[in-house]
Amino acid sequence: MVMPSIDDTKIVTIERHILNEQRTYPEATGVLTYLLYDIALAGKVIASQTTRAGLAEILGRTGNINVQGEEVMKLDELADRMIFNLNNHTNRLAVMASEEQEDILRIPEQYGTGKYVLLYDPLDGSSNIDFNVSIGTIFAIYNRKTESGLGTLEDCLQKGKDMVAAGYMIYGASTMLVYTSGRGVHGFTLDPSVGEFLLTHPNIRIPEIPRYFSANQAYMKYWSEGVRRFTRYLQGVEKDDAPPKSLSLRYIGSMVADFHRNLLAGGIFYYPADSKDPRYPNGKLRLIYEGAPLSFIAQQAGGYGSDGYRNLLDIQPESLHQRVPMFIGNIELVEKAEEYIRKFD
Ligand code: AHM
Ligand code: MG
Repeated sequence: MVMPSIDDTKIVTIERHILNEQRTYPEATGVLTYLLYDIALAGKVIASQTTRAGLAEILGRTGNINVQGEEVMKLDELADRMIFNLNNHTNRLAVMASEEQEDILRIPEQYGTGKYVLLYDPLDGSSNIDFNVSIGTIFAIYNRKTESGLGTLEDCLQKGKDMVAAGYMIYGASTMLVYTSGRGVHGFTLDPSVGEFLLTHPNIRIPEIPRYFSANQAYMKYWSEGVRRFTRYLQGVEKDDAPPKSLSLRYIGSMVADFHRNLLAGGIFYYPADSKDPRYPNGKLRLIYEGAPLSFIAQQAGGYGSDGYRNLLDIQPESLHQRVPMFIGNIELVEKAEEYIRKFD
């Protein structure tokens, strides 16, 4: 039988890529490499479960009993537990925190602690699971601030600009992992036939000419004057000194997917403060699990993330679940949003 020829010199697995990066840091100990690899492994397991999401025992709600008489776990809880369990015993982490959990996640007593801190949103966009829409996992890695022992809240509340690495997995038509450790942004696609993430998108840069904007325009009535005018600018109907923009609208309601599209095609995603909606006076999205890591990735790809006034990476978090308005994508568009907000709000 004649096999299609594969140029194996061109295959770069995520492991090989991370190791290559590590070699360029003479002081690197390899701990971050293994940590990233553990996160990739969690991504593979979560991907294997999301592709089964149509099956009854996964789709059931917590508290339900499946046909085997076992309690059913929701997919977001499963992802949350998977990431914690794959990382709690490796001696690489001082502490973790998850968007799904109220408090910090301590490393169990029987295991040692390490020098890094892992913050994660286990399944972003999880309200989309039932509709077979892409969802994702977001992660951020910091150095611990405390010296030793169990990590603390202080370790988790760091400015985004001190982040060591960040990334996301997207569970879509294919599963991808996109990450940065401060040397550009690299994307890998999971090849299900070999179970490996392979480098498919090296050195991602946001295209200079943007194509899309992504925001839930149903909430326009809650937005401030500046954000409303900015939206009309994107639609090409607001009078402005700059040439009019007429972008296409794409909004899935799954931020990782919306962000990923705009990263590859150019554009802006925003979830502003809903000034007239008491539910989200500071927007819906979380600073440490969503805003900061995606801003680090955007910045490394030549883009920018802002809360409408300042760089999201400069904000000192006050609490684990602090929400923040988000404008993220091409620099020119995000700065335009800031300009409108400064002028009209
Ligand atoms: P989640 O972390 O609870 O899933 O919520 C975050 C999600 C984002 O993925 C998405 O951009 C946003 O919520 C959608 O919210 P809305 O339905 O208000 O537009
Ligand atoms: Mg989320």
